[in-house]
Amino acid sequence: MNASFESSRHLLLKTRGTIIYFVLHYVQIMNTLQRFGVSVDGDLLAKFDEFIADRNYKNRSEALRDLMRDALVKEQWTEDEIIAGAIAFVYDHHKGKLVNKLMELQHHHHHIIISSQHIHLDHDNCMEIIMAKGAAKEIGQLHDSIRSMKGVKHVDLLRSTTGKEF
Ligand code: NI
Repeated sequence: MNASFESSRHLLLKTRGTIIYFVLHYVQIMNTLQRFGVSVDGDLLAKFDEFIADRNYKNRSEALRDLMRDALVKEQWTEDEIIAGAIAFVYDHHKGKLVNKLMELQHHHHHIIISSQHIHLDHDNCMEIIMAKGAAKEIGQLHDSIRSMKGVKHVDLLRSTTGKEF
């Protein structure tokens, strides 16, 4: 083996070692509990403490963590990331061809629908809950399509996360 091959091989191994070191170091930081100080106006803090007490938080840290996750989940939806969500809707199954249209729509989006549940609320009204995982934009489109259908009385979209990121 010639010398230049040996030295480039050595350099490659060294570079690889450095990259692995930084990745491991980064993972270590990410998994460690970090503390940080927050400067905040007294009135705002008093209102926040009242807010978290009403919601049975034991301390500010847990409340802050939830607010941070809420903000990050919101961003996942606006950035069209892979998310998880649920669409719940109520409709009268006697209305026109609504049942068929809803069925067709769900087949069209079959790749993002994980499961669905149908509940007969009374003689006329049905409730359906669709659980979906996929691109935020497509789940939003499915939600809009259901909402605009004649005979659908109420629709709500629960915007959650796959939980992988945080
Ligand atoms: Ni029904």
